[in-house]
Amino acid sequence: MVNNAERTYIMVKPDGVQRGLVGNIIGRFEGRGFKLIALKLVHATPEHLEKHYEDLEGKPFFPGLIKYMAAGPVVAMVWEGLDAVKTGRAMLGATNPLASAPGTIRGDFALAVGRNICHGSDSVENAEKEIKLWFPEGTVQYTHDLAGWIFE
Ligand code: RTP
Repeated sequence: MVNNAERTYIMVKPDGVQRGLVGNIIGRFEGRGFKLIALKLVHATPEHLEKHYEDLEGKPFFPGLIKYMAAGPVVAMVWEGLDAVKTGRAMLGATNPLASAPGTIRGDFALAVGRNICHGSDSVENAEKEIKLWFPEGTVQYTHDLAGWIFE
């Protein structure tokens, strides 16, 4: 079934914020035709980040990942549109920038897996969980007048 309203959680990590890449990343999602549903700058606590990355607990890189993610503010966003989860991941590029194609966010701006600029939900189910975790207050409803020019 076509779902033009699929949602994904996209986050600019602290390195992306520090390096001034927020506008570029937002511009890519806007330009692709996704609708911005929620956005905020958050300096997350280690406890909050441990919840976000709970599936990775026990991995050798886990403590370093939490330290990196808590080192500065992140930009938390929800984007909506056709196949938002899969397309969002494709726009981010492979987790390890070594394998990220040029033209993707990581392929254009990152070199190391532990400083890979951005996060994107890897399934619709995880997107729902992450959106609830980062936006317990809910998201904003408004009409997107461009929809007829982006979807059939
Ligand atoms: P993300 O959740 O950040 O979008 O990344 P992902 O799904 O593409 O990859 P995942 O395996 O869930 O890893 C989460 C983040 O952990 C860091 N990482 N470091 N040093 C390492 O070997 C290593 N492996 C993963 C990366 O920042 C990765 O995005």
